[in-house]
Order: sequence, then C-alpha cells, then structure tokens
Amino acid sequence: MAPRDNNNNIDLSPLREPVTSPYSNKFDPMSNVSSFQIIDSTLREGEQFANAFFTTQKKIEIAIALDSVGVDYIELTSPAASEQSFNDCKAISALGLKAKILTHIRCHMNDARLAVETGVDGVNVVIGTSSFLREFSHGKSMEYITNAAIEVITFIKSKGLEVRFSTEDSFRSDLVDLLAIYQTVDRLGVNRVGIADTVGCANPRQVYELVKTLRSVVKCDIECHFHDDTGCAIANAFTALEAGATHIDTCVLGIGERNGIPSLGGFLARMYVGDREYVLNKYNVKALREVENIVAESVEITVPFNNYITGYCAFTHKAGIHAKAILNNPSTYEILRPDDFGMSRYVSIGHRLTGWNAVKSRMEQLQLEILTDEDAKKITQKIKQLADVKALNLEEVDILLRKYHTAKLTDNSHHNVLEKILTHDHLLAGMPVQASA
Ligand code: HCA
Ligand code: CU
Repeated sequence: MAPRDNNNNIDLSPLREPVTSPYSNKFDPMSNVSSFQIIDSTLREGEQFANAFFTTQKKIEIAIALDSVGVDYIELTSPAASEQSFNDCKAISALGLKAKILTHIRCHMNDARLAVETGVDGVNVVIGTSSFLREFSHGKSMEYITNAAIEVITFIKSKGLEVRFSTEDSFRSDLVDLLAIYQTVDRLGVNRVGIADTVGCANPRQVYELVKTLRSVVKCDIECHFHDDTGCAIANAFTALEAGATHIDTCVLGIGERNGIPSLGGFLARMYVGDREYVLNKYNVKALREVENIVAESVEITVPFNNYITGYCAFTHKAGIHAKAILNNPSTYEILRPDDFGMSRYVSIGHRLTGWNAVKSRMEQLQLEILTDEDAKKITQKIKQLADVKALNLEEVDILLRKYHTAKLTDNSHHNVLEKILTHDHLLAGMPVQASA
C-alpha cells in the first residue's frame, strides 16, 4: 500500500526520489557495487596529466580536499621520481589524514627501499607484462618479472606495509602469464592485485570476463585502473565491480596520462545510481566541487561544461516537455538529485523550445500571483517569438513577466505590452542601462 502522511494523504515523497532502472541486479553475490573502495590517484596518475605541476603546498591542499570527500586511499607519485617527490610522500603521510596513503613504484628493490622510508601506509607496485612492453620497454622475461615481484613484495610486507601488485597493460598481456603471476603474488600474501587498462582498449564485456576469471583464482582484493582513450573508463570501472573487483582508481576531473582515467565525480555519479545509500553514507559528495575547483585551477583548465554533477548544465532542463515534467516530479528527467550533491536544478525558459508550465513556475517564483494560466500561455508565445531571433536570458524573461504583471495590475494594459514588444530592444526599452565596467 502506498505510504501515507499524518493526514492520511498519500505520501508522494518516495516517488520524488531518483528512481533507478528495474533491470539493475543489486543482489548479485559477485558484485561489489555496494562495497567498493576508491583509490584516488590525482597526485600520481594526475601528475602525468599534460598540464600538471603540483607544488608541495598544492599537493597538501589537494590531499586534504580529497580526504574531505572521503576517498579510501590517496596514491602519490613514486619517491624514486625525484627528490621533491620523495619529500612530498613524507609530508603527505605525516598529515594524519583519514585516507590511507599509498605510493606507486616500479617493481624494483631500489624504489621499494625508498618507498618504505617515506611513512606511507602502502605501496602500489607495477610492472609491464604485455609482450609490447616486455619487448619495447623494459625488455624483461616473465621469469625475471616473477622473481622481481617476489623479492619486492616480500620486502614491503616485511616492513608491515600494505602491498598491491599490478601488471601494466593487462588487457594486452597473455592470460596464462597474467593468471600465473597473480596466483604467485596472492600466495605471497599481497593485499591486492591490480589490473590496468593502460591504453584504454578494453570494453566492459572484456573487463567483466577478465575480472571474473581473476576473481576465481586469487583470494586477495582486486584493484582496477582504466584509461579513457575510447570512452569506457567509468563503465569499465562499474563492470569490474560487478565482476568482483574491490578497488577502483580515479582522478579528480579524470585527469591523467593522455586523456586520463575515471573522474572521481563521474565514478561517484555512476555508483550513486548503483547504490545511493552506500555512496551518500560513505562519501561526502558535496565536497566534490571544492576539490575539482582546486585541481582545475592548479592544472589550468576549466571544469568542462558537461562534467558529471558539477558541469554548468548538469542540472539544467530546457525543452518544454522536460521542464513541465521536472516541475511536477524531478525524478522524471533526473537520475541524480542535485541537492544530494549541494547543487541546484535550473529550468531554462527563455528559448524557443520553452513551454508555458515552466513560464508559469517562474511567475510563481516571482510571486506574480494575479497572472493566470492564460497569461502564462500568452507570455510563452511572446518568448518564443523573440527567442526565434535570439534566446532571452533569465533576467530578460523576468523583465517581460514584470512589465506584463505591472500593466495588468495598474490599468489592465497587459495585452498592449505584448503587442508593443517585437524585438529585444523593445523589451529592454525603459530599463536602466547596465553600468559598463
Ligand atoms: C602508466 C602506469 C599505470 C599504472 C597503473 C597501475 C597504467 O602510467 O603507464 O599501477 O595499476 O596505466 O598502466 O598508470
Ligand atoms: Cu595509468
């Protein structure tokens, strides 16, 4: 039976919550869609973004902002990269953040020795296993890689730190080689193994197959890292969790080598649709905007118009049909609830696709109470006529509404008002000229 409020009226509020797809399979026992962890790599993968240069102070600011979002781990550039990188690992480990701090190293004893000196909680170790990388990059055999992995992992574990072992370019590596090395390191007691789609070639189906296979041969957690060269990074991350992965790598705004990896905000948007409670209870999604602004400014980009959640039109509704439904019940055309993310919905009305319901709603917001539905319809026709030449901004729509309203209130001359306004200039006639800067 439908829930009722105290006055026995049907309570519509559950219907106003975002309604997810009936096809989602929340109770799949393999799936970790409701129990994943985030490893944010803005300060490692993100440092490989073309424009990135983070000072120590900026890294600290970003780490604190990431900690406010509640990411589970923060991954830092290898201490072997440079002296400053080593010192930055120390400085960020010493901040005492809630997030665990990782550094990311090559599968190399020299790097491992440096890493354990920095005070990090764990070390993410990586080595290329695809034939391309074995032939054209480091030139090592699988036997060499396996022995190096055993030595490095044993050493890091002996220092009491978390350790993850990952293979670069996993999706172009030989499956038998991959499974063999993951089984070896699993037996050594790594906390996680990692899969990396270094070139962004994988699609969700391939990801599902590989993670599912890996899940059946190792006991440890599974971390996944997906590049976005072909637009699948977030979908791949979601699918990996469905197949049993446990940890996903993200970067603020999706920055990284070439065109990056899943954006933290986009990934959280995707997961919110999978399990809203889990995301909202565990992560402070209202803090996303702050960390995005810090990173965007620091790497000299603007937040893209179509950015998940915080892009300037992420919650803007335009077409009349959408606007009408949204005003009745936002779930109709919104899968994310803007207020959950500290954002506001905006219904755009000054264009030729507008509808009278949206215009009426604006009249109500402005408390122009004497105006009727008929008035809203007439004004809407006028907006469409003007907007066929050039769209009106909200301020201009408001001027039209107020002029019409004043005329109706004072001497019932509102019809004349509409007849006289044939251009934008007519609309703005008599309005105070904006002071120019
Ligand atoms: C790279 C390394 C990496 C590592 C991922 C991982 C990748 O810059 O090439 O440690 O799992 O994409 O393979 O970022
Ligand atoms: Cu990468």
